[in-house]
Amino acid sequence: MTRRVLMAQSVMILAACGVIVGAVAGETPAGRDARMAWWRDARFGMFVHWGLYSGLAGTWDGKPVATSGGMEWIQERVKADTDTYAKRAIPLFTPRPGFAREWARIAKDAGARYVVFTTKHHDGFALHDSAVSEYDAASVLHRDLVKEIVEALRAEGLRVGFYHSVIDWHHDQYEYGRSRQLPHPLKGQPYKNGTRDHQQYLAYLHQEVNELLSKYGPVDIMWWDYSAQDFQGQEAWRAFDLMQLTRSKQPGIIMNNRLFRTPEAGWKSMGTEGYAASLDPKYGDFITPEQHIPDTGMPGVDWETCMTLNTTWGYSEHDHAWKSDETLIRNLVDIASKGGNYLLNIGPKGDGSVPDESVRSMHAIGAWMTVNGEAIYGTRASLFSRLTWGRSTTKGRTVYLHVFDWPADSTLTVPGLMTRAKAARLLAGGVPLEATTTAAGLVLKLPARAPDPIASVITVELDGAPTVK
Ligand code: FHN
Repeated sequence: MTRRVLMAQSVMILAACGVIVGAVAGETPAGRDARMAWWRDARFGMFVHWGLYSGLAGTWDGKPVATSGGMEWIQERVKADTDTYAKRAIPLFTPRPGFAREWARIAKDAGARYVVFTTKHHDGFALHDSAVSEYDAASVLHRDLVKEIVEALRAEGLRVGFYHSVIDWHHDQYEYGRSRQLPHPLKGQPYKNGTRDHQQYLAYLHQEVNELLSKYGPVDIMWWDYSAQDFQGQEAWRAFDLMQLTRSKQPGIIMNNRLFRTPEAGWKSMGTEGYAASLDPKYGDFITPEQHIPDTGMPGVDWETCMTLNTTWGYSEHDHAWKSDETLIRNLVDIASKGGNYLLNIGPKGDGSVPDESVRSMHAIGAWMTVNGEAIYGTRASLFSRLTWGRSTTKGRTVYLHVFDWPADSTLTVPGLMTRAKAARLLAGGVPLEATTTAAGLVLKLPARAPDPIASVITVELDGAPTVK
């Protein structure tokens, strides 16, 4: 009996007893590391929230719905049923030619290595050409927007991720009454169409996912969204079947943990800070803090913080709370220093164009990454629990020091670093620096002025494996 047959049999047995349903059948830790390697090295991705809500731009009946918070939720905010919402939104959703190429260029220029975009958000509108829905881009616009976006991303050498909402405010069999915690515009109202059969919605959901994973070539990430403690997993989405379908279509794919909302799946509560620093791979490959950076790293757990440039994921013409370049770049450094990925969002307008402020912010990050990218890509978490003047990332025997607060006395101490430095230099321009190992740690002599007011990177090549006391 060949090894292969033995493997297949053991997988069947394990599958039968539900042990490995969500995880990759028979995947070894080394296999998992190989599958996750590009994602761990990437550290920085671009998120895109775009759909019918983008044309409404946070306005309903000519009035701002709100000046902050997610305007991709506008249908729920105004409690509109799907027909009323669609009638208002569709005329304002007018993707212009070449919009996707502009996104891909912005991502590439910013130094992002992957892009995760909304194939369907909670409003239920599908951006691809779906055979099981008429609430899709092909029926409404005679275009396959997913095809256009995927091709543009590939042309720039970017990895492709699909954000797919399992919540659906359009499908008339979605049983919204089964969750008190999940949002729905008709929440609390009886089903206008009498009884609903959620299994019919799930068949539709699985068919749409099957289409997305069968028609557009290799897909690198599946970003599900989202579940509640009172409605999640196999009960709510037939989650293990959905993960198995996804892995069977895209064996190398990486999935987040949002088909579930349990501690073993990386959740301790509802709310954006409700994540827990543990994840059984059966529930996904990485956990997803939202709008929040963990205080400390989470050794052994893959994680990715997603964040907005202002306060909304979907475009709003009323939200001007744009984060500064300093905040955005220091967030990226902070997250990388804690061993995580940063998924930074843009919310294009109804025609697909990207707000100038977003283009400017992504460009500013790109300018910093052009000089300092090696101190982010392919690095691992800091060796130091706390550095008063900035952050650090590691790559083998190289330690990168990201200085936020340049010392007035031009002397920088790396506390507790006992390993001798073979060489130290400013990353920008390569100016060598004097480095001395002392009882307090490594002491560096710096020039008077910081090369970069936001974060100046110093590269220290150690003369041995790093030792920090
Ligand atoms: O409800 C969504 C929200 O609209 C947005 O998509 C974020 C992005 O992570 N996820 C949900 C809120 O947690």
